[in-house]
Amino acid sequence: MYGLVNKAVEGLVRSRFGDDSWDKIRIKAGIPDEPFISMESYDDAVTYDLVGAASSVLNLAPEIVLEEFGKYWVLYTGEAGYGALMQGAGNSLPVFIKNLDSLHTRVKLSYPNLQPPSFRVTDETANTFTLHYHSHRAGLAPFVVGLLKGLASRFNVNVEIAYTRVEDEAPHDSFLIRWEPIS
Ligand code: 1MF
Repeated sequence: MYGLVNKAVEGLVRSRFGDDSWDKIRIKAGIPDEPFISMESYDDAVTYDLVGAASSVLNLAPEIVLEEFGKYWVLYTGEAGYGALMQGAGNSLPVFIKNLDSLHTRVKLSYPNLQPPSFRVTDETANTFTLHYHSHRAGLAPFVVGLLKGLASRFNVNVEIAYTRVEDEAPHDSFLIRWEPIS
């Protein structure tokens, strides 16, 4: 994944748990003490190792680390140079999610090593929809839950999320989402 992702993991750990925790996690993950470069491609193992090391150093289940990272990613990219990209994708939860594939297509035009997942919406009603998440990468459903919660706070809505793993011809993660404006 692009270094931007690892930089965001570092930002989450430093801001929430401090610089000493980051040093322990980085060392446990076997990563040299050099800055991540946003536009450079890193092996996905770097990111998975960071999540694993954070889980053990912080004594949090990996699913919790991933979910917190998902929430943080929405905040981080809204601030760290991607504010316009995020704004352009829409100003409500369902609209934003329906625009994610085209957001990724736009990023991939400039950064061809991007391996974006796909987010498809079906069964939409006024306050519910089903999100189908297809990824090249395994085990990231808890990260998507965090992304959804981060988007919910971005758009001032409450969300309920029911997760199902779908094992058909195209195995993927499915999320039944119910949302309502915070009153
Ligand atoms: O393959 C990749 O490197 C990659 C990196 C990030 C693919 C996708 C993403 C974004 N996505 C992360 C989860 C991927 C998990 C998976 O593969 O299944 C999160 C998508 C998302 C969901 C909800 C709300 C916002 C979201 O993301 C917005 C976004 C997406 C991509 C970027 C920024 C914001 C982005 C921009 C530039 C990138 C990489 C990603 O690379 C750079 C960075 C700096 C300089 C040059 C290139």
